[in-house]
Amino acid sequence: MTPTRRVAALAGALALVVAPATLPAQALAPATTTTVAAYDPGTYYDGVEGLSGAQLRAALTELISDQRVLSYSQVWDGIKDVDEDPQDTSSVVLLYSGTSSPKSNNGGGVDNWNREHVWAKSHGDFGTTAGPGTDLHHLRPTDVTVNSARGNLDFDEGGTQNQEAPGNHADGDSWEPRDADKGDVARMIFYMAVRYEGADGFADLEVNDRTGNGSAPYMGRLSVLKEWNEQDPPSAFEQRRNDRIHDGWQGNRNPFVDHPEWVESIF
Ligand SMILES: [Ca+2]
Ligand SMILES: [Ca+2]
Repeated sequence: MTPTRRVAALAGALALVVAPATLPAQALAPATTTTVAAYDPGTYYDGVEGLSGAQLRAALTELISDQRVLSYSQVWDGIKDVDEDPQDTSSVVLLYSGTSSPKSNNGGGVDNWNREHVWAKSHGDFGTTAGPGTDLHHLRPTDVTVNSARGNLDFDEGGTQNQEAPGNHADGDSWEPRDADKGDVARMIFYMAVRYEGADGFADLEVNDRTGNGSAPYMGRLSVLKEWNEQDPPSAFEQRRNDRIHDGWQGNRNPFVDHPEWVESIF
């Protein structure tokens, strides 16, 4: 090989080595995201995939009930991990407002964040003892006054816009989250309905097509939640949250984040 040819061959080899780095950053992002997932979908849902309707539901209840149950104080640490802001690891992303708040800003003051029970505690009266009231799959960091505005309202469309969290609306018997959180809320509610079937000393939580459920162990509105599941599919943030709850905290998953199409099969 002449020196000229050798240089040409080296340049060719270098171009091959360098080539991946010249790809746009967006093209590389999905691979990075995929490697974060530590669970094996083929294993976790073994024996479940292929089922539908009531059989699918029963199999999922059994599967996701195999979990580590947290204390309410562990939930603070859990949220600081699973809701961590991807752009700022010292902060969490707040539900409803979509803003970022320092992890250290948790508390009871008006501009602190606290632990929002998306399935309101009063709907089934489960409180904050270890169980549904400490299940990270439906607990999200939320601005204290926004959390208070949501209260224990059922979910539905319409109402007056929330001043502090634009895009969210409330009226006398319902709360409508901003568009980016609609699917998240729906899938959290469907998780709770399937996870808690009355077999563990807590109420059987169920979804119905009503608002104004008060303290009954129901959450509505089913038809609207199903629409929201379609309109706002699982985001990378929601999937990472599911992975982190599974891998680091509870050992169980929200099946509707992995398989949003199962909502239609079951509900
Ligand atoms: Ca979303
Ligand atoms: Ca149930």
